[in-house]
Parts: sequence; C-alpha cells; structure tokens
Amino acid sequence: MVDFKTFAAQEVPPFEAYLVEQLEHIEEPTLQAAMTYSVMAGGKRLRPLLVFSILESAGLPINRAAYRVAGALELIHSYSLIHDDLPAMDNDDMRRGQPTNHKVFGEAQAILAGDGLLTLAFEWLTTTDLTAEQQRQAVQLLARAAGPNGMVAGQIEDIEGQTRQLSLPQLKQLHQLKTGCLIECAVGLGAMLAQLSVDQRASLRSFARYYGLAFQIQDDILDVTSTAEIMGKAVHKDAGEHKNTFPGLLGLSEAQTVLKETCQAARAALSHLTGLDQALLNSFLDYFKE
Ligand code: GRG
Repeated sequence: MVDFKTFAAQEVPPFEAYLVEQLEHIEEPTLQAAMTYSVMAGGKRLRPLLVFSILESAGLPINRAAYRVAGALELIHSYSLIHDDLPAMDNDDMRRGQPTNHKVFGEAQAILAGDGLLTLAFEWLTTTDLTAEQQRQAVQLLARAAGPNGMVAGQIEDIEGQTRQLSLPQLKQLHQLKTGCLIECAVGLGAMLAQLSVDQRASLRSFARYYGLAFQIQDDILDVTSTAEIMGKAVHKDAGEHKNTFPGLLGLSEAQTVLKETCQAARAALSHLTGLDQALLNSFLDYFKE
C-alpha cells in the first residue's frame, strides 16, 4: 500500500518539473519571475496530491490532463497566498521561510503576479486534452470554489471578522469558504477526471469537508503550540490573542478533541466510498496530530 508520504515523494517532483516547464511560457520577464517565484516556493502540493490520489485509488494513470487540472488549482492557491500576504491584507513579510512576493518584487508586481496566476489557471483548464464537457465542468468547479461564493467570500469574512468575535459556527463557515472550498474542489476535480459516480462524489465531498476543517484546526493548534515552543513555555499563547481561532474559541484541549472527532468523521465518510481503494486517502489523515 502506498501511503501519503511515499505517494507525495513519488508524485511531487515530476509535477513540479511540469509546472516549471509550463511557467516558462509566460513572456513578460517580471511576471514570469514573480509568478514562478511563488508557485515554486516550496508548497506541500496538498491540493494537487488530492487530485492525483483519487486517480491512483481508482487505478487510473496520473497523466498530462491531470497535471493540467491540478496545476490550475495550484496556480489559484498560489495567487491567493500572494494576495493574502499583501500589506492591504495580512501584511506578511515571510511565507514558507522566504520573503513574500511583494517583498521581493514590489506591491504592484505582486498584485499583478496574482492576477496573472488567477487568469492563467483558467487558460490551462481550456487547453488540455479533456473533452469539452470535462473542461466546462472543471472551469465551473474551480470558478465556484475560488470566487465570490467561495474563497474570496472567506477572505472578506476573515478580514471583517478581525474586529469582532465570531461564534464557532461562524468560524467554521469562514474556513469552509476560505480554505475548505479549494480542498473540496481538488476532490471534485479528481472525481471529474476519474468519472466517478454521484454516490462516490458525495462520499468524497464529505471526506474533503472534514479534511479541510481538520486542516484548519491543526493549523490553528500548531500556531499556538509552536508560539509556545518559541517562547520556551509549556503553556500556549494567551487565548485573547487568538480570538477567531479554534483554540481561541474552545481552548487548546477542546480544539484537540474537535480535531480528533473531525478526523474520525473524515474516516467515516471514506468508509462509505465504494469501488475505490480507500487506503491512500485515509493516509492523508495520518499527518494530523490527533
Ligand atoms: C486573497 C482571495 C484571497 C484569498 C486568500 C487561502 C487564503 C485565502 C489565505 C491563506 C491564509 C492562510 C494561512 C490560511 C490558513 C490555511 C492554510 C494553512 C493555507 C495554506 O495552505 P497550505 O498549507 O500551503 O496547503 P502550502 O504552503 O503548503 O502551499
């Protein structure tokens, strides 16, 4: 059985070589450099790996069409991080241990690099050897997930939430939009490529919802525990500093319990998935610190 780590070690290098090769087609040198900088800055490629894992679990090849679709998804993810780091948004100087795009290329260039990635994603989806109907489905899935009823809505809720206390359902909704939608989209794109049934898609969508939520809870928990480590303390950061986070709302221990329950719910959703090998997708959950 291939597990997530082995699968990632095997699939990420050729996919990254493909991304580099395709990004070389950008003609304007500043855009070429700025867009490539963020796409190739050491992301984990979780969303593409979800697409690929569905094909693998269905016994199908991870071909050029899969690279194109997963690549488009990664371009959107990269654009969202560039714009999220901008002074008008999170105003971050570092991402993945490296200076953020606007710190290297300037603010206007970073905005345009994001714009370039967002539009290039849709060009990629329409220049593949998928059928016209599959291209239509892919464009719709990605546009809905990334657009004003998806990730962009999550980002604005996040910004507006910074000045008030959110309830737990509001926090879950924010993250469902901000990060969950693209994770769900990855699974939807994989299911589209593998031509899965309505029932199979429903089980995978449910898995992706819980996986996305677990991903966010873990991110919030790590933020608290790593801050505590840096400060040399056994306890976590003052909850007041983390108002709109899971540990901020629930306390660290309850947040850890909710993470565990969310992983269990993701496993239960997968157990309803018939006709596909569930082991690889299940192993995506093994890297949460339940
Ligand atoms: C600017 C429209 C717009 C949206 C931005 C996704 C997003 C919305 C902002 C990212 C902010 C953030 C840190 C969210 C928490 C979830 C998270 C850890 C996202 C990063 O995804 P990973 O871990 O990133 O998959 P890598 O670096 O591995 O590619």
